[in-house]
Amino acid sequence: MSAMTQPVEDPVKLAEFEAKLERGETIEPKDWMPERYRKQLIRMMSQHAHSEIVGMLPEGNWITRAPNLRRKMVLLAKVQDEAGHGLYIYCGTETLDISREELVEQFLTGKAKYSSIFNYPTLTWADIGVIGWFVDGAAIVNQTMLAKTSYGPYARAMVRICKEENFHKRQGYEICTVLSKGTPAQREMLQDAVNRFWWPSLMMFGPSDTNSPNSGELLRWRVKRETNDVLRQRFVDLTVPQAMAIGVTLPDPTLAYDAESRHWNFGEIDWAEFQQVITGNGPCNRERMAARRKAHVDGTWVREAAAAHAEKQAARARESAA
Ligand code: FAQ
Repeated sequence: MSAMTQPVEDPVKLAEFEAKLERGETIEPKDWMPERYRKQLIRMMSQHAHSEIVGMLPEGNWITRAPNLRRKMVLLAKVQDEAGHGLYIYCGTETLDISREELVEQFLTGKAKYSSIFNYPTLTWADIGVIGWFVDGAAIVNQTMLAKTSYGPYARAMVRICKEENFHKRQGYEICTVLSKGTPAQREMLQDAVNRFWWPSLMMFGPSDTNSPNSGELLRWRVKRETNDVLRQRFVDLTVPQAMAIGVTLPDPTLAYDAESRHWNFGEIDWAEFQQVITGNGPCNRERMAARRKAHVDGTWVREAAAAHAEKQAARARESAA
């Protein structure tokens, strides 16, 4: 995408579009928009939708093994919420003149990415708590910013999704709180999950600002309202005190509070690992894609039944109109 050449746009329409953004108005599906804006939104929104869908897999892995009925019901509801978010964002993306079939095809053939974080395995029950706390926590920081994005359907979707993500984060942190007061084995399990998920959670915000090819354009068009690094820092600043409150150690010996900037300084992210994961070579990339491809094949009959039903309804409507 970033290598694509800039299409020539009508300068008058482009000026009107940019003036609208300047006034803080949203762009709606029927409004004129530059082709690059449409393409960038499709890329980003579809990546987001795919992430929500793939994100069901690591947590779904624990539904049958949740420690009690209440935990099982909460986790089941959370995973269903993520499915809803995915479908909601797919619908928003379809307003940009692209079909669901095309979006899914881009994903299943590996043309479209999904969030790196979901390529890590969930090895213990503590991982479920830490995913709610870190991953949903990071998603909230990112999505609260996106609730003010310039594309109306995406912004409105984010408002609703953030409400649910807040609930998800609280349930995750509550799991962690309980484990932190548990037996030595439970505390060790929690610390191990924190150790494994901390750095991948920081990677969720994307490459550093100096290496983010899409940010310039997205910021100019107010799709993104903050940079990757600003949001990452916000997440760190929010999370460090939460870790202290439950007595877990974040796996970064360089973490230090800077009283002048009022931020927590943190260490260097392993960008080589990030590159490996986003190019398909993370610990679970192949497994995740295989699971989604299988789900797509298994769902063929559902799509066929829905299409047959829609055809029948349309035929009935034609008959009654005749
Ligand atoms: N993983 O130029 P930038 C959730 C790619 S939802 C994989 O900085 P941009 C809910 C990027 O696509 C989590 N790829 O890109 C939940 C680009 O490649 P491309 C998902 C990544 O778009 C919780 C290249 O690197 N949220 O967690 C990642 O300006 C619990 C260069 O990067 C969203 O998608 C990454 N982490 O900024 C569900 C939010 N980072 O496409 C279940 C919407 C970067 O040119 C359980 N998206 N890349 O080939 C965004 O805010 C942005 O797209 C960023 C990336 C910030 C992710």
